[in-house]
Amino acid sequence: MMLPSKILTWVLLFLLIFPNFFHLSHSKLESYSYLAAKRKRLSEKVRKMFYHAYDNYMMYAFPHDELKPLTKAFTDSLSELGNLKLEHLPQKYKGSALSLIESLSSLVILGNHTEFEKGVFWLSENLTFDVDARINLFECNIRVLGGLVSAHILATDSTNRLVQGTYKNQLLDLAEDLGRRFLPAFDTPTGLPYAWVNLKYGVMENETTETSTSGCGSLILEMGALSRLTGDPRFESAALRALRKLWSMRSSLNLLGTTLDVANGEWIEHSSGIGAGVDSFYEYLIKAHILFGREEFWRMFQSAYVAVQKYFRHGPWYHEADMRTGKATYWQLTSLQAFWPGVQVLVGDIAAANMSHREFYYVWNKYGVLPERYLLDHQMLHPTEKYYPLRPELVESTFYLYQATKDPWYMEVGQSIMESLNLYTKVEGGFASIRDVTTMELEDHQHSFFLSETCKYLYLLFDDSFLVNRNYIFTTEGHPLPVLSSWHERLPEAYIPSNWTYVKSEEQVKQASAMSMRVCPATSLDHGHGQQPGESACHIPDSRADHRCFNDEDCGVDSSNCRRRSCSMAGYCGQWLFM
Ligand code: DMJ
Repeated sequence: MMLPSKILTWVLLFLLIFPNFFHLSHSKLESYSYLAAKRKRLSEKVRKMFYHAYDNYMMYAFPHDELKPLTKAFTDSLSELGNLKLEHLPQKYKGSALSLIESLSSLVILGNHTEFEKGVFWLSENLTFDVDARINLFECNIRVLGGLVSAHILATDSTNRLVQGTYKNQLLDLAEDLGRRFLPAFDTPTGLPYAWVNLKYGVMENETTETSTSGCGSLILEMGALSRLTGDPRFESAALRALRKLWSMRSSLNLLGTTLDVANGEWIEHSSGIGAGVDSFYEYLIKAHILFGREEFWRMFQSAYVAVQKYFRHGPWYHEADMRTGKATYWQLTSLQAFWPGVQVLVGDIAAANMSHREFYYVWNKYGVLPERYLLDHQMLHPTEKYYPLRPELVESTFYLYQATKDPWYMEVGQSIMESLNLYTKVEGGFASIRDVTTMELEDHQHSFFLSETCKYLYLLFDDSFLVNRNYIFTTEGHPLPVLSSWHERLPEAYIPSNWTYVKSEEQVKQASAMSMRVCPATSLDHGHGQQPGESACHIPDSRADHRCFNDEDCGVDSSNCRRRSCSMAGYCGQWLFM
């Protein structure tokens, strides 16, 4: 037995080696509860923002598509989305309650099941797609089809019981009806869909054959989910055929252009980047891999991702380049590009994500919000595209980075974004877009993605309880879709239990969320940190093989969840409770 004097000697020795032990633990605890209280406060502020936008929409615009917050009026904008020249506008179209559809998943995340249920039943009884309206396939897919499919899944989730017995899959029926109305758009010699289709009459005579890469390469999540839910394979097949065709049109550098012709499969605009016209194409490759577990999507994503980093990236910035030569074309930052760090988090490239995110945030701070286009070579605003239409991309990336690192700095970023939105865009009748970031002159439009994305990601940044024990990915419009093993042909590496060192049972794998697992599929890439082929893309080994360290810089990034490891008080790299 150890003598009391010996115990005392050991305690004294311990305190000599670790003099700050009790102090550190206590202050870490304190800062933990301070942060929790702060997150709670901030999430309540975002909740108020959402309801200010939503209630005003319901009051002045519903069941039309979007709210005009300055005049407290409405706009039936579904047929205007992507229609820059406002051509072929319908005469009799009276809206599809677009902002309500876009709000449904946000209402669930905010825990407002009553309002969700009300919305579901209103749509079930009143919404019809048998309308003479020419719509943009991409926009209608991500906003309407994605909103309905996601809401249907949430409504029928047995653990939630959000909607009572009278729900008989009406939202899915609506989604299926809409999906069928999309199909004529795919009837082209190449399988690449027209950008435009009339919901009642199909593709118009003499319809333009020009479309964009994102327009035909970002349909697979919503249409794939629709096929899985209805058992009708046509939706997924059409989207997959288009995606494969698009991929086959890549250059030898694995780059794609921005616009193309669906009739002959020729590129129109050879210059491209990660912003407008292309953005969600990349996003959907990695997310389709996560959702459907197909290796094919991962292989496409991996080649495309490497090409982006090689030809578009310049330090933290991404310029555009010619797909044929890889030569830089336009040196511009566009606000849509700010989604990219979020995608990098999903793949585990946290350091690169953090670096770019900081630059986007620098520009946000410079103007108070993120301008649509900024000329990198002149360090100035684009002469005409000075607007900020309440876009979500920067806060979306901030949310992903906070999830990956738990670094409170991202919360501060979120807080400052929230404060800017309240300061510059909040008006009595909702939230207005900014026409010119130099004058902060407002524009009479509250875009539906403010409800489906901007408020949602801000809220999730401060309160992610919705994600606990759930396995969701978010579509490009912010609508959650569950990662289900029954939808997987083959589980991504990150989900195969035997690949996990610390996950002991199948049960734990099922309960872990896609977000908390960071999804780090195996790669054969060396990211400059000496990863071995087959190792996770994000893995950065600790500097010493025995994992001993003097400070955090000696520690790497954990391969199983892509979180940064830190140096413990005892001098070992690991992941600690209060990181
Ligand atoms: C949203 O409709 C989607 O995120 C889309 O992919 C592009 N960006 C807008 C919001 O900025």
